[in-house]
Amino acid sequence: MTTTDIEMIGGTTHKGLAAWVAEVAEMTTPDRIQWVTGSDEEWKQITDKLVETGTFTRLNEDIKPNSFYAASSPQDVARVEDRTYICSVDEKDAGPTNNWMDPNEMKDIMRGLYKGCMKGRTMYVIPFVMGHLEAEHPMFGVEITDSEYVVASMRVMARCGTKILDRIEELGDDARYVPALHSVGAPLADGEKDVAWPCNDEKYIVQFPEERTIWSFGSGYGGNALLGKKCYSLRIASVMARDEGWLAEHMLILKLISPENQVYYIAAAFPSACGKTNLAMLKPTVPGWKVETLGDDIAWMRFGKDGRLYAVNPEFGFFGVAPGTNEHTNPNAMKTINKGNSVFTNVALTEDGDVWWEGLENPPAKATDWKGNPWTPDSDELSSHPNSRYCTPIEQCDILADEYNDPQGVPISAILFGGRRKTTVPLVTEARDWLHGTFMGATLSSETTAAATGQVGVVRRDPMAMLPFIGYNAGDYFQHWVNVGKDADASKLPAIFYVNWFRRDDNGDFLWPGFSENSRVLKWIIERIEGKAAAVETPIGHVPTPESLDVEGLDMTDAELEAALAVDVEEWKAEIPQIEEWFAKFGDQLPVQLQVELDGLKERLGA
Ligand code: GTP
Ligand code: SPV
Ligand code: MN
Repeated sequence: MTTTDIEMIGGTTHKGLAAWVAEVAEMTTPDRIQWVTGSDEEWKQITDKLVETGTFTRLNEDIKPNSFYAASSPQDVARVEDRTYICSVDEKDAGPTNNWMDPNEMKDIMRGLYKGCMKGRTMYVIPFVMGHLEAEHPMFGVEITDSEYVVASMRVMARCGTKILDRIEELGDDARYVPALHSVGAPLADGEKDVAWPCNDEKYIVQFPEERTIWSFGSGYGGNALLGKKCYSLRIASVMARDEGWLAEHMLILKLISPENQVYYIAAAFPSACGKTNLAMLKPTVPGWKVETLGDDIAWMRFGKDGRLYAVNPEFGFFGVAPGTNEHTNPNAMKTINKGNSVFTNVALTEDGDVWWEGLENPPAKATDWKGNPWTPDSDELSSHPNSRYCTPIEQCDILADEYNDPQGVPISAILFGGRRKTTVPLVTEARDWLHGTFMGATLSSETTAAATGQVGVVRRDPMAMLPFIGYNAGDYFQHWVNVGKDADASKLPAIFYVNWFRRDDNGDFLWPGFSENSRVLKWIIERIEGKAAAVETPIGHVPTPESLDVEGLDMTDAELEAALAVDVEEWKAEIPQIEEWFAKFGDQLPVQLQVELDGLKERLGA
């Protein structure tokens, strides 16, 4: 079959783009090609089709208008880090933390998989832009996918459609776009009925950094299939950022307003399922302080003319962890999703056509769990997968900051690194300077979560919360962080802090209440920046004195607070061999500055 035989809805005058679409169609042999416009009619067409095939169940219009429930295959619930590759030309450029294969070898394998893989399906072409269309250099992408679920989700998560394509066409050969190819890898034989969640046991999530292209096969799950998100905005963008002197990071962006109406912008990197969305939408408990949201997962940061680091959120929606989200932990997320226009995946479906998950208020007497089985509060199984997600438009968030729409972004005053550690890491530690902060980021550790397949709860190094997302050699990435600091005016750089909301007591209970109460830590951070708050100097950095942290009204004993803030030299000495082992992976690629930081830490600990 030649591509001219294939029915085409829409099209483009952009020759390069048209040629790529034709080439992919020839390889994948879809029944038809549809260019995604972003219109309301298209939303209806796509979601109707998803309801018809059983992928979507429409939720009760009176409770969650224009919203849908989906349950994936139990084999396709999270990012697959062991199937994710950085196929740089030179293996060394993928570094010791990424899977690598020779790009030509990988393409041969994947061409074999892609051959005829869209048979019986529609191939959708989604023009999108990460960040603003009005940016000086708009960051275009075009995703080809055979999944309506991906089309619906991409429309929520990224600015998509005709407006974007028009601009790409206007720019012609000057338009820089990332071609991103996705297939669920489930062709349909003639007359074969589709399943609710088509996918393939064989999965590949592949980035070709030099070519700035993405090939994904076999999965329909968010981070594996919505290619504008982790694949482009972190893996490919981190390579662009290295080459061009900026930063593409796994960070939320929030606006903090003090009682005196001073405005501060904070970016924070925590590994997957470690609290970014919750902090981004924080409802402060400290009187007089206000938070507004700019982003909950990804920050692109570039230096402004004034020498400060400015952050934008390239995304257009939230793809948030459902379990644990409720009116107490994240009232702003609840308000956002309750407005509708959302997709819920792998949560429970209630009898009145609503969704429920562990941690949400008012458990239903009866529901259908994410595997399609009857569920009651007495069931032994979880109703929802621990990595179940809501996908909802960012513009529905009541506390979205106006600056979200500013292509210049916002000047960052503080960068937070944080992870999930039961022990050792205090509630908050201030770095002495950018280099020390880079060391904290580079040695960040966290317990693994359900956001990726594999064992949960295992402590691993997750540098800058970017372990699964650095598109090149992590040693070079550390050097890039060092260089960013070296080239900047130190007085204008963000201050860096290391936080841990997840420290536990001997009974295994969290020492710190977390969520809204994290506003107390944000307050301390700002007061440090303003030179107002006290701190103790410890071997690992500056930690609050118990008096300097505003804990008024908090139900916490002095001993608990001390335990949350404690720096135990013996525990930290035990970290040293692990950090040394981690750094040894990088050999010559480890910046000497980080070795110097480690030597300094050892000396201060007497290790
Ligand atoms: P990704 O979307 O995977 O990148 O995750 P994220 O970093 O945005 O994590 P999110 O805010 O969705 O939180 C993940 C889980 O951690 C949820 O179940 C939250 O309820 C829980 N969590 C978030 N903040 C806190 C906190 O301050 N304390 C405690 N104990 N749990 C928290
Ligand atoms: C994460 O895993 O960090 C997420 C969800 O934000 S995903 O988009 O699947 O990567
Ligand atoms: Mn994330």
